[in-house]
Amino acid sequence: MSATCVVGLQWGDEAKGKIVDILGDQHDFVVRYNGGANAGHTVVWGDRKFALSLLPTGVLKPHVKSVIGNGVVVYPPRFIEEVDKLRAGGVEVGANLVVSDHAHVIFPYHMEEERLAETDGDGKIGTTGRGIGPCYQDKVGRRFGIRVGDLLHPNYLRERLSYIVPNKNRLITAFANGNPDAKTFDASKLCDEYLGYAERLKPHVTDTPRLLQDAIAAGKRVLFEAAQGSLLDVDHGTFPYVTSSSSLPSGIWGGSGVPSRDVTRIIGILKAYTTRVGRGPFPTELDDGPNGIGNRIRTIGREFGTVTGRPRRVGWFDAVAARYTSKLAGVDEVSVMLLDVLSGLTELKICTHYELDGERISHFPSDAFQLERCKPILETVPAWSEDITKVRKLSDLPAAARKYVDRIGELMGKKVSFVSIGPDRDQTIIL
Ligand code: 2SA
Ligand code: MG
Repeated sequence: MSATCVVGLQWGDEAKGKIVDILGDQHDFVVRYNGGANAGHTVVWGDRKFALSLLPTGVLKPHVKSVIGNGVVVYPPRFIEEVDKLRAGGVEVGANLVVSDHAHVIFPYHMEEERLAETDGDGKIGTTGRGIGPCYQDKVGRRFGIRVGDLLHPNYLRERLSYIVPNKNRLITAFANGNPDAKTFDASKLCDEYLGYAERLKPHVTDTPRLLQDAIAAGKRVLFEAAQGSLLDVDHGTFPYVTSSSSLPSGIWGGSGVPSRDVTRIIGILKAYTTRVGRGPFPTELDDGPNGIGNRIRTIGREFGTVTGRPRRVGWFDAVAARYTSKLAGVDEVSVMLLDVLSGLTELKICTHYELDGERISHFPSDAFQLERCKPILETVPAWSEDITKVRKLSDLPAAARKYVDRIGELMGKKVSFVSIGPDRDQTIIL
């Protein structure tokens, strides 16, 4: 009776999908519990690659049931598009994919609200534009939220939208402040459109908390796939530059209905350096120009958003931030990803502490004003120039690369259980 969680300990894009893919073979369920189509992962299936942003990574494995939990926000056209893309590529998607009737639904007015907020300089967070924040706002605000299960009740949906849409239009118009390209919506047309989507969603809609509770009671193996990174968690991340869900494993209980005590293995995923996309403080950022190390890591690591294509901000590995999230996540072990990207750098550094107002600190300040003032205290570590992408055993890594992995494990106080040295599944050292 146990479940595992794979969670990113930085600002997302730690390559969690790869570990979920590897562990997926040993699991019966792969579950998403937070976020929506703002996640981005490329999954490899034979010699084909699929970019998914809403469906769980497990969907490519026929023996796995993929679950979109109640804590996820669902944009039905994206759901349908991803299913169709997989089917067109020869992947069977049917009863192996289920979605919670309690998951909230994203409508185009959510995206419009977000677009207007993001064009307003002061309110800009640097979001993915997928309607995530406004949909969660409506969930928590209760008055305007619509859940997947509601789509299956046409009269109720029509009634709800005829109340919600005029209110949204008023809000959008006020928010647009005379902006002539602001879009408003027609409740009846929107209802017809979503009833069409409902037909496609219907075979997948189910009571997912019960499904998962029964599965765990029956000894099935469940894997939770966190979306985004722990530093983007709405409560513990770098607010307000966060996403609108609980991306830490604390989101599992609420976002799936599985009590945390059933989650007995938590694997924290760490990139060998740090990236961040969107605004917000980033103490170890390498903002060193087009010929700098930051740009080199970005190019070699292909550090561009999978959803939006935005260049990711790049910096040194930040052990202060990672220790903070590791504690919050209750991590048992860590994985070090994208180590190969660091090969050939002439200089290599790790942040072990921060300097705050002249004082050396080892904790991550909870106060964003303090975090803005933190300067990284960097330790220079030996670099290596060898290509490590063909290494399959830790002992075959160049001494400096091995030391780098050991140092991360030491600074985290955790066992390192996977080291990734390339994008392919077999480019993984399992310890
Ligand atoms: P949102 O759209 O409301 O969740 O944005 C709020 C903040 O959360 C960040 N965020 C992400 N950061 C890293 N990766 C994410 N997924 C995509 C990817 C992002 C992309 O895999 O690259 O393609 O741009 C992700 N999703 C949300 C976001 O940048 C904001 O800082
Ligand atoms: Mg991503």
